[in-house]
Amino acid sequence: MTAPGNAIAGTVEPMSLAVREALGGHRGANPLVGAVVTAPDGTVLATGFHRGRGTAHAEVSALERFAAASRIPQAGATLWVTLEPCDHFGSTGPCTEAILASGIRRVRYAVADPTGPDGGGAARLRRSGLDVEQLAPDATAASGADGLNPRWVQGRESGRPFVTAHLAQSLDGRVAAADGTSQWITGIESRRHAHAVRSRVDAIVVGTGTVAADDPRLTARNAAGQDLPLQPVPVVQGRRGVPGDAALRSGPKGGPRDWIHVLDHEPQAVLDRLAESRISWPHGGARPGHVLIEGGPTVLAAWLGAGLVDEMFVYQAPLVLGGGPTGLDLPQLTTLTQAVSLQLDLAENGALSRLGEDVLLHYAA
Ligand code: AOF
Ligand code: ZN
Repeated sequence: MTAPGNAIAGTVEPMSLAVREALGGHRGANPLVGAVVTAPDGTVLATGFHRGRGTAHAEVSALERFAAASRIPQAGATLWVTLEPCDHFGSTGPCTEAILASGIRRVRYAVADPTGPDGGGAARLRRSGLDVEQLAPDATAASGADGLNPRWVQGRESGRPFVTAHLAQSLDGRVAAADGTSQWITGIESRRHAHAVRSRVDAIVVGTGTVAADDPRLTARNAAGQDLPLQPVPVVQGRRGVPGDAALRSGPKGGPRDWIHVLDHEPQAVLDRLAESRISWPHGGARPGHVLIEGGPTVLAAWLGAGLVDEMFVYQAPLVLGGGPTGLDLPQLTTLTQAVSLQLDLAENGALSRLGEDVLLHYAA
């Protein structure tokens, strides 16, 4: 008979591997999810992870690789998933059907799907006769699965979109020189990364000050400067006006574009307005699932100060600008114990990577 300690270790090991797989994806409107298929003796037969919104779910990716590679009878294998398999038609088909079609009869998952009663697929799989169990809380904690998506789960429960923030700054934390010049502080690789992030969000928020100072287009472009297929909706936050010829008003090929002006500087007012607005969001859905905060300093500070930033990318250029504004302005914080603290985020390419001459820091709130 297996000792209880071994029973836990036997579940933690494959689930920890699934957690490491999950970290290959990027954060956003969808959770980080990893999956592993093992043989009865524990040998790993296939792994998979979810890259991000609109792409194959982790289970589906692992099952595809399992089908392609494995010679063992499917019925003897176990599927390990960091999140309860879904049972809904979203941007991809239900994973419950993919699992039933795979012939695998044993499923272990760590975190229950917070999407609601119709979201989780464990009950459906059990009704079809599969052996499905959620890991015990201590095994889930030991595997790290419950640490993968805390902010995503929170967002799901409160019905708000996932919020990413961008900050492109000099070594001395400035976003422009003293005379206001700011193009370009970061290099081409950083800007390319920033544009890829723009194309995975539904909306980009900037303040009226940024519109006045930089007149940004707020489109997502490739290295050749062409518009990417999915374009975010520009959202301007603040009480000042937006000039009739502002660049953000025009879309691809100069045509008119949907954009939103929220005459308020409270982040919550922006979220409320986005939830009500009947715009057609680039990634579908009645509400935006992912919002990007691009600045400037007061807007970014307001979102960060309100605890609404889920992750932040800091593009750090090797320049010392000497004077000029900083990218984050929180003068209400006056002592160390009030500091807003973030953690390095291990998702995607890791917490720290090199982009040309710049350094990219990825933080999770
Ligand atoms: C993922 N990746 O690997 C799993 C998810 O918009 P969809 O159709 O991609 O569905 C997203 C939902 O699917 C998500 O909210 C979660 O409830 C469930 N599981 N999602 O993005 C995955 N397994
Ligand atoms: Zn799924």
